[in-house]
Amino acid sequence: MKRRDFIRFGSAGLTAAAVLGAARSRQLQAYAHPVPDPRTDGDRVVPSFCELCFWKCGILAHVKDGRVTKIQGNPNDPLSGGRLCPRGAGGTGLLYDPDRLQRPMIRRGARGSQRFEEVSWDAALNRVAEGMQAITARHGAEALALYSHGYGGSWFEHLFKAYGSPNITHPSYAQCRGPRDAGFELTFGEGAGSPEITDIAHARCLVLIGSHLGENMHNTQVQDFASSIRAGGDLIVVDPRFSTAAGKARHWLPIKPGADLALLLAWMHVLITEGLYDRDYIAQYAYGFEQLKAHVEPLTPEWAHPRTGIDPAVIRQTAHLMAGARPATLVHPGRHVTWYGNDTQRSRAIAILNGLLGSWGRRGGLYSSSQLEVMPYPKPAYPTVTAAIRDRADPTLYPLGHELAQGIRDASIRTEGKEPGIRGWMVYGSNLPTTLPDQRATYRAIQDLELLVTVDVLPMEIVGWSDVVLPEATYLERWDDLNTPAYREPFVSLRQAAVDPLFESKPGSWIAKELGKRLGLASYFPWNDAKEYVETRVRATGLDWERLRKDGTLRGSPQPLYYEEGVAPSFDTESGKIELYSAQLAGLGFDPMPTFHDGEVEDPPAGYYRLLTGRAPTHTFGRTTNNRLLSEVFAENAVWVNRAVAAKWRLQDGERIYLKNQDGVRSTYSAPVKVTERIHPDAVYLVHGYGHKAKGLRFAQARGIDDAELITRYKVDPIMGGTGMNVNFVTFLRASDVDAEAAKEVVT
Ligand SMILES: Nc1nc2c(c(=O)[nH]1)N[C@H]1C(S)=C(S)[C@@H](COP(=O)(O)OP(=O)(O)OC[C@H]3O[C@@H](n4cnc5c(=O)[nH]c(N)nc54)[C@H](O)[C@@H]3O)O[C@H]1N2
Ligand SMILES: Nc1nc2c(c(=O)[nH]1)N[C@H]1C(S)=C(S)[C@@H](COP(=O)(O)OP(=O)(O)OC[C@H]3O[C@@H](n4cnc5c(=O)[nH]c(N)nc54)[C@H](O)[C@@H]3O)O[C@H]1N2
Ligand code: SF4
Ligand SMILES: [Mo]
Repeated sequence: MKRRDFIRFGSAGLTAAAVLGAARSRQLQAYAHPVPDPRTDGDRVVPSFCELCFWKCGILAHVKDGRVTKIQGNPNDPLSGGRLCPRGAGGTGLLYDPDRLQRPMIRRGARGSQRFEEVSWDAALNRVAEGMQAITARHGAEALALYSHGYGGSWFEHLFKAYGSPNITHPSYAQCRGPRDAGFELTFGEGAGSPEITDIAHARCLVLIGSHLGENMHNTQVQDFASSIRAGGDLIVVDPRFSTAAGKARHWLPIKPGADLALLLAWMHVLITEGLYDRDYIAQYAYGFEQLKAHVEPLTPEWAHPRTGIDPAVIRQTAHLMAGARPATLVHPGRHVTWYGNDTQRSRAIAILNGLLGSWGRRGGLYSSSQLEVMPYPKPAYPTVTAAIRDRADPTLYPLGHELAQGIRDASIRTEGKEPGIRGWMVYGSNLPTTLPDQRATYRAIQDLELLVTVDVLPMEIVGWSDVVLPEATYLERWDDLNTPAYREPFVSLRQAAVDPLFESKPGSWIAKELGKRLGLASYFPWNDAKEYVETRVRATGLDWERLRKDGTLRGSPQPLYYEEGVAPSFDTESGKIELYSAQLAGLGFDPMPTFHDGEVEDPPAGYYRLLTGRAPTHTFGRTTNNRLLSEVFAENAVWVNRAVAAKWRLQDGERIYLKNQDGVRSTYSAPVKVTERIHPDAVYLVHGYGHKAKGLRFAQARGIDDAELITRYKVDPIMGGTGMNVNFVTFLRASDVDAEAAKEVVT
C-alpha cells in the first residue's frame, strides 16, 4: 500500500477549518438539531451514510414527527455528490419493513424449523456468552468464527479480536473481489480498492469486462460513467449479455462465457506487435516485457477468434481504439470476479493491459488515492493469537489467499473420523445460504454447529437456522464507526442515528459491548456508546466535531492524483516494478504470465446452458428484495433465454419455468422467461437475490428463482481460494408440467 498517502491532520498541522471550503461552511444549517430546517418540510435533517449497499454514500435523512420521511443525497459528500441511487433513496422501505426483526429470539424447534421464542436481551446475550464460553472451554477460542459484511461489522470484529479468535471472514473476499485484488497486487503491488481507484469520469476509452455499470449501481462509478459518456468517451463492453452498459457502447463484444483471457491476450498481442503500447512507461516502470512479448507473440486475434467468438477485425479495431486514447484508457478491474476459478489470472491480464496502456497512475486510468487518518480510541492491545485461521484443509493450498469464507464453512462440517475445527458461528449482515456456493454444504455445516448466532435486521434464511437471533437497529437508527476510505480525496463521514430504534432492536455497537461485558472483555469497550466513541476519535484528531455532525462529511485538501500531478511512481512488488512477468507466481508453481488453457473452462453439456448472474439497479442481492418500496420497480427476477434457444424449447416470453442444474437440483420456485437476443446462446441469466424461502419475508418469499440453490458446483482459484461460480449449467422445466406433476403426487 505504498502509494497511498495518509493525511494526518494532527501531525501535518492542518486545522479542520483548512479542509473546509468557505462556501460550504456558509451553507451550514442546523442539521441534526430539533429546530425547523429550511431545506425540509419536516422537523430536521440528519446527515449520515447509506447501508443499502457497501458504497457508503452520504445521505440526508429528513425527519418529521420522529419518522424518516425521505432520504436524499448529501451534497457535501464526495461519494454521493448529493445524488443517491434508487436503493439509497428507498431506505425507508427497510426502516419501516413490517417484517423486521423486533425482539431477541432463541430457537425452540429443530434447526431450520424457523420456530423461536422471543426473549429479553439479557436472556439472549447470556445465552450467546455461555455458548461461546462452553465451546472455548472445550476447543479454544479458535473454534469460533465470525462472518461479517456491512459497516456495523466492525464492532463484532473488535469483539472477536479481543476474544482471541483468528477466524474472521467476509464473503466479499473469496466470493467477490479477492481474485481481482490478488491480480492487481501481483502486478502493481496494490489492489484496486473499494471504492475502486478508477478515474472513470476522465477516461477517454473505458473497457468493461463484464462489470455491468448501470445495473451494478455503485453510485459514484455510475455518475462518473455518465460523465465519461457525455464527454464523448469511447466505451467497449465485453459481456455475453447485452447489458445496460452495452447499450451505450461503441463496441459490444458478446464473448463466449469464460473466454475473456483469450481476448485480453490477443489485445496484448496487437498492442505489442504493432508497437502501440506505451514504450516509455513500460521501459521505465515495467519488469518482464521481453517475456510477455514472446508469450503473446503467437496469440493473434485469429487464434482468439474460435475461442471467444469475436471477429479478429473487431479485436484489432478495439485494440486500436484503446491505444488511441491511452493513457486515458481504463480497462476496468471489475469487482465481483469469482467466475471460473482462474480469476486471479484473468484479473492479472486486465492489470497487465492497463500497464501496457500506461494507465496506472495516470489521468483517465487508475488514480493514486489518499486517506484521512483519524486517531484511534484508546483501548487495550489485542491478545496474541497463535492459532491459524481455519479456512483451508491444508496450509499449502491457496498461497496468496486469506480468510476464505467457504473454507470456514467446510471446517465446520463433521466428517467420518474427523471432528470439525469450527463449532460456532456469529453471523453479522451476511445471508450465508444464498451467499456461499453449494447451499447443501452450508446447511450441513449449520446442522453440525453447536452455536449459531445471527445479528440481522430481517428474518432472512440464516436467521431461520440460528440458535439465537439478535435484532439490530437499522442504519437510520444507529451510530457506527467513522468512514474514512482511501479515495480521490481524503474525507471522513459520520453515521449518526436519524431516529430512535424501533421495537427492541439495538445498535451493533451496543450488542458487541454487552457481549464483551459477559465474556470478561469489558476493558476492551471503554466507551459509553458509539456516539462517544466517534466523538472522541474526531476530537482527538483535531477535527471540528460540531461541523461534522452538521455537514455529515469533512473533506481534506485535494491531493495529487496522477504521476503528471507529481505522484511518485512506486510499486510494492518483488521487483519494485510493474510485473508483467511474475517470478513470485512462477516460484509458487503457477503461470508467471496469464495463460489461456483450452478446455479449462468446461462447455455446457447438450441441452444445458451456463447459469450467469448479476444485479438489478433497484436491488442489492437478497437484502432488498423484501423492500416494498424498491419492489414497486422490480418485484421478481426473470430467466433471460436467447431467442434461438427459446424457439428450440418452444418457450414463450413470460411463460413460467423452473430451472434444473447438472446435478439434478431443481429450483424451488419458478420465474418467467424473458426471450431476448441480448444473451449469448450458451448461457441464461438471472438477477441474484430472489427465491427466498424464509417464511418471515412475507413479501419476498417464493418470488422468483434463487440462483444460489443451483450453484452446487464451484471451482476454486488455486492462487487465492476464490470460488468461481459461473461453472453451473441449467436446463428448463415448464412450470405447467412441474405443477401438474406435483398435483398428481398430492392426489396419490
Ligand atoms: N449465487 C450468488 N452468490 C453470491 C453472489 C452472486 O451474485 N450470486 N454475489 C457475491 C458477492 S459479490 C457478495 S459481495 C456477497 C454478498 O453476500 P452478503 O453480504 O451475504 O449479502 P446479502 O445476501 O445481501 O446478505 C446481507 C444480510 O445482511 C442483512 N442486513 C442488511 N442490513 C443490515 C444491517 O444494517 N445490520 C445487520 N446486522 N444486518 C443487515 C440482510 O438482512 C441479509 O441477511 O455474495 C456473493 N455471493
Ligand atoms: N444494483 C446493485 N449494484 C451493486 C450490487 C447489488 O447488489 N445491486 N452489488 C455490488 C457488489 S457487492 C458487487 S461485487 C458488484 C458486482 O458487479 P460487477 O463487478 O459488475 O460483477 P458481476 O455481478 O459479476 O457482473 C455481472 C456481469 O458479468 C457478465 N458476465 C458473466 N459471465 C461473463 C464472462 O464470462 N465474461 C464477461 N466478460 N462477462 C460475463 C454478466 O452477463 C453480467 O452483465 O456490484 C455492486 N453493485
Ligand atoms: S450506491 Fe446506492 S445503495 Fe449503495 S450506498 Fe450509495 S446510495 Fe446507498
Ligand atoms: Mo460483492
